[in-house]
Amino acid sequence: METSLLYPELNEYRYDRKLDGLWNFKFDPKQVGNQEDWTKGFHDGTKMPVPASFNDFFTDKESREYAGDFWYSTKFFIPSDLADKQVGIRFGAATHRATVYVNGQEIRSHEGGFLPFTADITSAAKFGADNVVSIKINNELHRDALPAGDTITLENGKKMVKPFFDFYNYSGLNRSVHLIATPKVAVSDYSTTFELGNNSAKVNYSVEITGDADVKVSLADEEGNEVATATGKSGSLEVTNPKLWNVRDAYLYTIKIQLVDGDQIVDEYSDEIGIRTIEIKGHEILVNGKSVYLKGFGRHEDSIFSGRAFDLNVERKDVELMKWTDANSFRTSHYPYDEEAYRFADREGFLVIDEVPAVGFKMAAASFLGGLNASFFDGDWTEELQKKHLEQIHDMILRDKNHPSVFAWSLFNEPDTVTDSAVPYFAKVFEETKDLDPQHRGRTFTLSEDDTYEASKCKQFPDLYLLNRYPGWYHKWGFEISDGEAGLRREMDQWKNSDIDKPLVYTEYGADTEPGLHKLPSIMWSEEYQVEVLEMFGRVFDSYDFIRGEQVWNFADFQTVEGNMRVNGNKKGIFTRDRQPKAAAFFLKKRWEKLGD
Ligand code: GCB
Repeated sequence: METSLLYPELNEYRYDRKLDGLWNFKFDPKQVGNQEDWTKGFHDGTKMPVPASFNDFFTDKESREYAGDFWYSTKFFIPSDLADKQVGIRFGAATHRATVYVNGQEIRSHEGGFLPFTADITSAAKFGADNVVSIKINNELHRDALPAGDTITLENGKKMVKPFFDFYNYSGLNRSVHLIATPKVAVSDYSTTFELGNNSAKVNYSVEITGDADVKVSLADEEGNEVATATGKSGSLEVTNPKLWNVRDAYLYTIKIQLVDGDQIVDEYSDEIGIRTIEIKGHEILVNGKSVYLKGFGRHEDSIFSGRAFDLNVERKDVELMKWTDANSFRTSHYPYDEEAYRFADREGFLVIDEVPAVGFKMAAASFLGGLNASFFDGDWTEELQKKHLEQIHDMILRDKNHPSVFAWSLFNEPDTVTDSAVPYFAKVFEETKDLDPQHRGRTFTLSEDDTYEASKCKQFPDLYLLNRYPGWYHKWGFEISDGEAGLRREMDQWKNSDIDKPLVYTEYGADTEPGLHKLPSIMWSEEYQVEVLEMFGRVFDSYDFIRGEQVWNFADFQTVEGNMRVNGNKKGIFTRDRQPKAAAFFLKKRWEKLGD
């Protein structure tokens, strides 16, 4: 069950109960937890909500900035009727590495703070009784881990993280924890691909099973009418007059997979899927054969009080605001989001660029912190980093491949692509991930300002180009913005005159803006200036056919490390951190409504 990343489900054969709530919590700066049997649970900690990042609940800075080991523990009951099943605890996310103990027994470890993992606790479980789970988590940043950074020790002995990235290292159990149980013979994974015909569609499926059983698959429409059935571990469901999943006009079918032993059903798993095709053809992005221009945002899972915790209420509001601006897409910058975000996107018809937390892979990003110009990819950390990077791409694709909303995989954010040692690193990442997605959606990464058409040595790898550009903010700012526009056009002319025939999407551009700061004529940080920067980019986007989308940075203001470039976080939000519009929101809404579909 530990290799399955299927979303938990409760039905006649499967069990799912959230263990969210107040858990016991303790910092472990001296790493005494194991010796002192915190593995068996503890009661002398503070109470900590799950899911949440611990940081912003504290009023003292040492706690908020804590780096190192910390523990959570809680008691939970396992019903006796689960005794014949495989029982697990599924953590939606633990930042960044964790070891799970149940009733004092070590179950498993996991690294990667933005993807789920299940601890199979069957051998440690007490059925019909209370059990105790403890989890030791470590939130340090290292160069051989994702997202990349350093952890330093201050002269006073306290540890501190130094991210090579621009978002706060919010830590803890940021997503829900589920107690799950599955039958011994169970569906562990499934995937689909689609072929569209005239008034018909083929849903090709394949099912992975632990153990052995016959497989029955059916598809039902939104009214619950069965529209197709098939048998076998792989096969095709033929749908006549299919209602396709379209951008901002979603239709979801329910696929039901049953495992059968003789005439007994032994497991069942259902999921919502959308019938649609995605293709990249020349410089067009095609959904069901129709060209789409992306309008939307780079986002963060970030909100007041609980940091990077997934909060369905915040997601609900964000979706509403994205729809209000007439957006049709977003990027899960800079890590895979909670599954609920994709389920919501599936339902609302948003296209999602799904990003792995490969961020900070550049010495210049470390120079935010100190100015190094070497390659990131020939350090003594590279081999270990690549191993973890590949594992996390694997898990992201495994987890998210069945979402109709996911239309591309972003395998890095702003890595070094200009040094020679970047090339073998990229070659291996692209080679080893090429068959992970049965739908073969585009794989890509964002290119920073250093990675121009001329300078980048990794242009051969992506299926579509994602560009992050900041004239008007990090260079050619203020009254010099006209030179910024001229420079941007020169760069776009180079792409245009090249032989590259792939779409290019702007995945970042924008300006930090203090909400409520007005100035006529504009000045940097004012709401007027943010609009001027977006107007400038809009003019450039409208001048080039091969630019097939714009995702502004960022949807909302978000928390970052302290620094002389940040005033209580990154303020490039189109909305404030509490989700109120800046003037730019009205500008984008007007522009995107005018651009249409
Ligand atoms: C970038 C990064 C993003 C930052 C942004 C900025 O290029 O990809 O994480 O937040 O710039 O505002 O500096």
